[in-house]
Amino acid sequence: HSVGIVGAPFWKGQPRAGVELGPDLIRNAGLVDKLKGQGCTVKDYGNVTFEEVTNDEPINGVRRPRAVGRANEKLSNVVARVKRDGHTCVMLGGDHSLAIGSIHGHASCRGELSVLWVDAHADINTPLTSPTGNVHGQPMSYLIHELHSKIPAIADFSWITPCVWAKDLVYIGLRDVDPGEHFILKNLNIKMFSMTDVDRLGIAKVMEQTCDYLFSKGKKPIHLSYDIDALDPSVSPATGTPVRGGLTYREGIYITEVINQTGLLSAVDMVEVNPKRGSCDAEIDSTVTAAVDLLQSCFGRVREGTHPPDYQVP
Ligand code: DIR
Ligand code: MN
Ligand code: MN
Ligand code: MN
Repeated sequence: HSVGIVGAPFWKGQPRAGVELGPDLIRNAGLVDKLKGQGCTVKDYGNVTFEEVTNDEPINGVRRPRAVGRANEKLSNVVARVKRDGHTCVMLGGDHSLAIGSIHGHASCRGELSVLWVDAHADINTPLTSPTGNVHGQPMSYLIHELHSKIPAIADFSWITPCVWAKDLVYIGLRDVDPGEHFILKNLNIKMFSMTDVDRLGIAKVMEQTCDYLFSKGKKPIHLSYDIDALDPSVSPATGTPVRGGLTYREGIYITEVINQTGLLSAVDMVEVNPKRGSCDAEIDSTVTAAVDLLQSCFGRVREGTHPPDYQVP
């Protein structure tokens, strides 16, 4: 695998400071060396720098619209460059509003995508259904073709062109969905595996059905958008909006192992790691380690272990 890493130290899609520390924490946990150690070629593109925005009053209820819009436009261009350079793109967040730029930039280079969204939340509120105004709860709404007519005009979001069809989106891990979001999911017949479905089917069947569903529509490059709050807070407590009853560490890893096996993984977001939401070093470590382990599994690490082809027992 050839991996291109982009850090996006951005927090303004939600109100809690600290999530901008995610990219460097994940790097400092050894991500690059670990990926190289499992045979990947890695290019680190560093962190995107975001301009300060003063005077960023809400528009149509959307909080910090100018900062969020401009940050994502910049990120989209960087992700498009990473894809043009031929890498699988890893975007380290930052909050989940960054999926707008990441998916948009990915699609601008690769065309139609399959999107697998692993999250406690659906992040598909429109500005007008959002109970909070935080864009990290809205990114998919800007990207789905079928919702375009429901998105009000926001100046710094006008560059966004929808690029994902509702049929090409699958959710895993949902357990905190707002009424407007639930209506949208049902109305557009979007495939979702809530935690109830994970309980009923088990993660192996969930992944089998996810792959069958996505591949029945033709094999498209996969964009995996992984919110660390999909995992149970006992595993990843250092995040802005933890919700009890999440994926176990093993279920979380299994998802990434299966996605690696498809051979179609083209971009990954790893978002919402927030050290300031951890109440001690152990909580922060557990969260960051989980993020690194998930990324290692995305790029071929297998739990059974490996050995070089020329290995000889001494
Ligand atoms: C809520 C929370 N659904 C919102 N969303 C979160 O603000 O729209 N997303 N926490 O990660
Ligand atoms: Mn979430
Ligand atoms: Mn999210
Ligand atoms: Mn592989």
